[in-house]
Amino acid sequence: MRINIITIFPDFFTSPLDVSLVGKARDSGTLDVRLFDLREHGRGVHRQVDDAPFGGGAGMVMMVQPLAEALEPLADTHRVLFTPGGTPLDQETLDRWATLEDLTLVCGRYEGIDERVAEHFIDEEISIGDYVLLGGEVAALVAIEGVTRLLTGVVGNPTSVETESFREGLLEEPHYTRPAEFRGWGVPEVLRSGDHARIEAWREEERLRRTRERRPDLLDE
Ligand code: J9Q
Repeated sequence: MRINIITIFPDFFTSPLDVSLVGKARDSGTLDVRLFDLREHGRGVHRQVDDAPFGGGAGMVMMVQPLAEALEPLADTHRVLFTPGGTPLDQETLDRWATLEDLTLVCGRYEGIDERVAEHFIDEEISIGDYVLLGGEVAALVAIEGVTRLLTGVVGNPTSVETESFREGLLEEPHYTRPAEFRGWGVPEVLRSGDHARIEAWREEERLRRTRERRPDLLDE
């Protein structure tokens, strides 16, 4: 799979793309990431990519021309713009993106981009949550990590891809490993009982308890 990134901060991506399973996926050729510096399409000696908004107001707006020039050669890819006004990112969206040959991620900036970019050069506008960032770069990294773990051969144990949070519509139960006691804090007795039926019943109850407490929106209760 190829992922193209359009950004004014290509350096932002260096370390995150070099390490962990994303770095391994790139080394093995499973994932090909291409960074495009939007400033190469900027206007004038300052390579300007933003300008004051028509109608007035605070902040700057990303200009249509640099983004049009950057996106025109990528017209045959699936083009995603990260913006706080987009559709919320979810696992279904990542699953869909992981089936694509060529995905393009456009990192906007908070004040916004000229609407003509979204109208003519973007397939999908996506938000990663209801909070304010400085730009779409972190959102693009979220997408890359979420997609990469779905690519064939990236995650060793294929069942872990299927059984994680959100796959069953519930949060995960708490996990423990050795030692059985640390600073007087023990591990739930049931997990050391060897009774697999009891253990599975406990885990299911904990998944429900946790989901009810933290994410009632995931339950139809
Ligand atoms: C580009 N706040 O916020 C939440 N999801 C995406 C964003 C975002 C932002 C600013 C710029 C994306």
